[in-house]
Amino acid sequence: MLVKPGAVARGLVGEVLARFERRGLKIKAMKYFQMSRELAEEHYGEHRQKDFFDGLVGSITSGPVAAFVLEGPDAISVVRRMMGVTDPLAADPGTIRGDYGLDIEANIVHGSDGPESAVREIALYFSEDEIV
Ligand code: 3AN
Repeated sequence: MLVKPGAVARGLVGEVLARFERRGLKIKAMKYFQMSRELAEEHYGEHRQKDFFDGLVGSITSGPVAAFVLEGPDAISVVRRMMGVTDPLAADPGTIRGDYGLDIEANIVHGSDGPESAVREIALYFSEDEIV
């Protein structure tokens, strides 16, 4: 799970993380860093052809992000349900995207959308010895 730069700038890292902790997910790894353009392009590789790709890369590299590996029963879908749908305008109140914003490009958080992307994305941001 990534807390995106806009949400970091708004001071929401603790609030977002607290929701996942309160739910019972365990922190396996955490990191605070400035994402490079190369890493961002790799992260969002599946969206390379989309017209919002440049904006997306620009937005995720616009400031530091906070990255977390979370563990728990069905953690990927639990995290995604707690995040809410991609577009904050459609996200249900009570979800992170539904509670903290209105802008699809600055939609507060990123969460892996399945086991394969989780493995791929965790490897982008963490070495094995950083996962505790
Ligand atoms: P999710 O983050 O919910 O898995 P994806 O993977 O479809 O959604 O999109 C990745 C990111 O791309 C989203 N978090 C959002 O910031 C951005 N995005 C998706 N669709 C659009 C769109 N139509 N216009 C602008 N940005 C978008």
